Amino acid sequence: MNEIISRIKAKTPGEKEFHQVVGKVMETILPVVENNPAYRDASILERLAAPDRILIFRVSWMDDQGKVQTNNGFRIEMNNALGPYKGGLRFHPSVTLGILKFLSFEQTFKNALTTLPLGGGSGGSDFDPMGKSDMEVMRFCQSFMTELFRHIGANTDVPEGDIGVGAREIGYLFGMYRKLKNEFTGVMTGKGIGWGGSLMRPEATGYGCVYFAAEMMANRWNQTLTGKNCLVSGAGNVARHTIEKLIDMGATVLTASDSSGYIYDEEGIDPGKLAYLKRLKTVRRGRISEYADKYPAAVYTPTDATLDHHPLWSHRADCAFPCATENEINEKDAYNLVNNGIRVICECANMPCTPEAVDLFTDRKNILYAPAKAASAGGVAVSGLEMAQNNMRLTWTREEVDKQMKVIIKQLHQTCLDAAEQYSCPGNYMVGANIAGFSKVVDAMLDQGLV
Ligand code: NDP
Ligand code: 2IT
Repeated sequence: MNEIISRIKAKTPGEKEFHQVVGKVMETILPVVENNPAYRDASILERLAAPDRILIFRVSWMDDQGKVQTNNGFRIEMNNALGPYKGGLRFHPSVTLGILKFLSFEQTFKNALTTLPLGGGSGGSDFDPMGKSDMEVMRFCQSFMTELFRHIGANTDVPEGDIGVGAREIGYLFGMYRKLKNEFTGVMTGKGIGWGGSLMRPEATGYGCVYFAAEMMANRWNQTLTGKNCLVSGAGNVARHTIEKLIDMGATVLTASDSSGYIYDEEGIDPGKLAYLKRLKTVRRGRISEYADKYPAAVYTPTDATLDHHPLWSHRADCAFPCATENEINEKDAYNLVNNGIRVICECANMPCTPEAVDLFTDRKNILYAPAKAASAGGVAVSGLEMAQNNMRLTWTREEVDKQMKVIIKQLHQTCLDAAEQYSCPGNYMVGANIAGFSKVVDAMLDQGLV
């Protein structure tokens, strides 16, 4: 296994987030590979770690001053053994090939866990939507799609949003696709509710995370989220809907953040404050500091890049829901959380905990740790339900979609527990999710021959 990991790293120099995720996944699936000589004979690990296809393209667009700007565009078509490539588009200045390869690798297993017919992919650009006008964002999205449109399709590759790509961006991207192809298909998910989108898709990732946390607590401890104090990071789509569902379930949410800083609201974020946060982030596209200007009970702390930890994770709480970005909880943060009595860590962002932090959580029997590929699967599950509705050319009610998502999350939770138990790691959701997702994908690859 170590030799294989070394070879993969040598072939992909500089892709550190990809190396991180490959190392962690491979470490946990070792017993499965040892049990299955067919996997070794078919070099399944090397094949899994190499994307089917990587598209890299130039995106030139004109800013409001009439100056031409150029960004990188990417789409990684990782694995389609289970269905069309499926996964997000991220627009953020930090986007590199290594980040997108980590995302598409994770996405492949996450999508497998949903049980829906979805392959894995991901893409995006180093374009930064922050501070851009709507017209600049539209021109960028249109230029991005003038290349991407030839590679995607409702049965080929179906993108969705991720960091920096929300309803506005999906609208501009879909509009350009429709014009270029002269067809209206379910080529993207996360579409507007009035033009092919699914009810509940905006809420799905955040709600799904909270459903997963509630399922873990009920199943393992016979407890609920009612009355629990929760730390949430981020203030984007996933964070806001995580907060919404936590409030709905009777929990108290003490924090929210963006890249500039975080707020600690000792009175808890209530529905009125959440509505303000939503307007702040989606209509005014403002900063989280404004929350503390409006609500004096909240304390704002700006981000200090010189610190070796993030102070948001130093507050006493029962549950933590990291909803911002990768590696936002490091080893020191993990220690701070554990020392302050944390009992549940539910990953809503992709890979928000460093490997050292994960080890610290999974080593402790009194902590429930839910890895992103299980806990954040509600979003892509409802994307799969959006594709199903588009194919049937009809729309399900909000209640119907919510019900189906809950069934998927409940099954997924049990699948993780069963796989962990089978491989002698009872209660370890990370091991269970990696093994169950991996087995489903590689068995399909083996059934389908060497292609
Ligand atoms: P949004 O763009 O809506 O929100 C992202 C939030 O995270 C913002 O508050 C942003 O702050 C903050 N953030 C982003 N990058 C950084 C950074 N480098 N440091 C600190 N804060 C940062 O994205 P989403 O809510 O959609 O996505 C959040 C996470 O959830 C990501 O990891 C994504 O991959 C994952 N995810 C998303 C799904 C979806 O359906 N959208 C599904 C499953 C997982 P700022 O505005 O200052 O940049
Ligand atoms: O990380 C993720 O699961 C997403 N960004 C959503 C992917 C999707 O296709 O719904």
